[in-house]
Amino acid sequence: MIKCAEFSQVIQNNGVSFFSGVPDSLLKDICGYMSDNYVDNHIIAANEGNAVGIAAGYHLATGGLPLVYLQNSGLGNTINPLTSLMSEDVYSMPMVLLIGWRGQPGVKDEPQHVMQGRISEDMLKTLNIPYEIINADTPDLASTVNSIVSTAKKRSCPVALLVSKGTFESYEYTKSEDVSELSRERALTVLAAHVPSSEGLIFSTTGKLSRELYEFRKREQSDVVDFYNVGSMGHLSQIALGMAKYSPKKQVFCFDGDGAALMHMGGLAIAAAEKLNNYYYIMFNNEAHDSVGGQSTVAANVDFGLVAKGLGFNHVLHAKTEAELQDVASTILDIEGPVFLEVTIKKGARKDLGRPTETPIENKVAFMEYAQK
Ligand SMILES: Cc1ncc(C[n+]2csc(CCOP(=O)(O)OP(=O)(O)O)c2C)c(N)n1
Repeated sequence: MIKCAEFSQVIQNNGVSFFSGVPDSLLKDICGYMSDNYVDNHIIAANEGNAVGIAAGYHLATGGLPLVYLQNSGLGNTINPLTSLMSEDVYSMPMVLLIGWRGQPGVKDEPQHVMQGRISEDMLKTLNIPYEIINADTPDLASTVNSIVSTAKKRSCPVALLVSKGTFESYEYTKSEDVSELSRERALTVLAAHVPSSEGLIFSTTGKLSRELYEFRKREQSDVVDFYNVGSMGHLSQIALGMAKYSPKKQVFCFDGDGAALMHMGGLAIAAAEKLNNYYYIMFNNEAHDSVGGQSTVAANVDFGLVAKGLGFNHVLHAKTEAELQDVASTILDIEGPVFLEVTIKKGARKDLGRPTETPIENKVAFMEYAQK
């Protein structure tokens, strides 16, 4: 295994001087290391395409070599700036991509990672991005990194390191202080219990929130079917919008995270502009990418209530304690949407959290049937 400090040294010896990206479960130790150790030369981006943009700006300002880290799920978000900004056909800028390879062929992974894992190498080839694969047994990390970085410098182009599961040694990241006592699991349980099964529908976000909601239903309300958005991070507000618009008799709830909300926040303006009285957007805000290691988002700096008002939500609500949330939950269905509710929660999840046993297709079929009732 590669020690995070060793990787950091090798990469800096190669002249990498700036870091941006979106945290990833497979890269959580190195992402945590960077968050703890790089302060002035590190920005956690809203999405992976934005990270490429920040890296380009850094290069334009300093001539220096940036590194962008991401899960391969975010490769799609980078394609536009890679092809139309960084490419040798356009501005030709050097950059190192550090990509967590979920769904690597031959390694068992969740359904949402299978296709992206299978096509990751082909995507890099199509994008004309030279790459090296690194794993726990990479014999000579320094020469692997030297050779790929020298290509980035020589051609002035993006290059990539594709990282297999289990490459980095564990690193204990120093998480920010919690600003609430309420757990995500408890908060979503309180709300979900108030959504009537006859006319309410819940869409839940990427990561542990969906797993917690799934377990709650199995435990206490096994006849209720929710839509678990296992992949497609940041797009849930729009999936719920499409549902709400074309199912006017249903009250549609979108259970999102602050990281996912920030990732494609423009969608919330579109959701609010539709003025749907059956649209309820709930943001579970722990100021972190909790599901992949707890690295901070910028949520602590954002007044989401003000933003939501400005975007045109009809009602903007906030709850920080279980008592406040119980109050809101008992009246929310009487409030005309579009509603924006921010629930301030703490980080963390149960260690023994399971995963849905149904496939995504089974979930879709059951959900569509349930939603037609
Ligand atoms: C496009 C994309 N980038 C990154 C990831 C990896 N990822 C999965 S969950 C998650 C964090 C989500 O954070 P947030 O929405 O705040 O919810 P929390 O985990 O804190 O409940 C990340 C970064 C992903 N699945 N897709």
